[in-house]
Amino acid sequence: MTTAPPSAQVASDEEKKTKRLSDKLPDKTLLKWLRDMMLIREFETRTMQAYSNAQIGGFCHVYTGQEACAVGTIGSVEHDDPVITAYRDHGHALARGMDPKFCMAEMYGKITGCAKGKGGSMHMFDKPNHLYGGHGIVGAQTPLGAGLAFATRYEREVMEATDKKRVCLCYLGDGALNQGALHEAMNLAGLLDLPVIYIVENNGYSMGTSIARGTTMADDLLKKSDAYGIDGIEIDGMDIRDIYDEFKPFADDLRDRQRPGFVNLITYRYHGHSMSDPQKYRTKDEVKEFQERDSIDVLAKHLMEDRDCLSEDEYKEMQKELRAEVREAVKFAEDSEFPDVEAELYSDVFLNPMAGLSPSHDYPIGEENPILEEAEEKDDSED
Ligand SMILES: Cc1ncc(C[n+]2csc(CCOP(=O)(O)OP(=O)(O)O)c2C)c(N)n1
Ligand SMILES: [Mg+2]
Repeated sequence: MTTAPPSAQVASDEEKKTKRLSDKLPDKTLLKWLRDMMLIREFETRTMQAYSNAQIGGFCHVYTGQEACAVGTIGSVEHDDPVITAYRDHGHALARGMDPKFCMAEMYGKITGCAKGKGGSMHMFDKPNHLYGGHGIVGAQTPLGAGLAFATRYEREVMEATDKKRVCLCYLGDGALNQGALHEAMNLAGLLDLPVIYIVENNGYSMGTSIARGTTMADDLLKKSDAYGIDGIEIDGMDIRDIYDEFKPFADDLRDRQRPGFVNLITYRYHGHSMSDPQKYRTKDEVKEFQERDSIDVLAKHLMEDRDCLSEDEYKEMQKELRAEVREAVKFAEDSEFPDVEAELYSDVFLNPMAGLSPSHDYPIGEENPILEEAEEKDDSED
């Protein structure tokens, strides 16, 4: 068995010199991506502080280092393409457009959080932004991703509710590769032509076990999707332009053909698995190797030196604005109330479509979800 550490080596500079699809993107798109990645980085820094101060409880997994993965893949698809992920989910929520204050309040367990404080860090949901969680059981989101893809086809082909072809982005960690649920889901997706893209955010480790120790064919993961007749690609997840160059045409093709896909997205997390991880399984040098190719630095350098659309001062200003935005989110979370136990314990648990059908209709109905409330207000003001 090999125990070689993950390698930061990917496409050579020579390979990258050729014309790239992302070169055609306007400056404003890349500036927005930079901003989104910086927002996630700052958000996670404040999350770690709040967790250390015991303001956030439960399990908490930060996304620092992996920012380009969520921002780049979500940036390559349409807003109404459904997204579902595992528990390291703050980055996906913010990349999908969740207001940081709802995200932070959720972690604080407050009623103003995206799941009314009942989900916490691992359960970020945002229906108006087509984000279907945040799931804590390793691999549990993978059959749900197949289901979301099935729903998009059903809505179009059976209900004729739309004529738009959609794809579902279903993220998983490398540790989920060995869960039976994923293999059942991939088999069904291959069999039923479900447009779900399984995106493995391969950061080289499950909790503390390197992928080489725990997974067969770790250096050739595409063999796994091959076994189900599913097309696969491998992408450098530390360079957002690489992600767009390769993921965008891949996703467009799958959308068009309404077929599943599989992506081995090579990335790295800079901090421990969760907030209580002594990280004895890896060296500081290995972490440094990836940090030297940090996705935010790489994009900022490109915007400053190649595109000449960002100055050092503008970059610093952006950092300042984001710090203020996240500070505000923290204050919002701190100032919000905890859910009222009587009103909230049983609400949002079961859907009772027919009042009187079961005793559950007697349970008190809790507060309206703040995200849905905001979306309704927006709709009303647009009418
Ligand atoms: C079914 C199941 N088994 C075990 C766990 C405990 N657990 C939580 S995270 C994790 C490691 C998963 O690693 P990976 O999928 O690579 O995701 P990463 O944390 O690297 O993002 C494990 C074993 C769990 N939550 N669910
Ligand atoms: Mg992992």
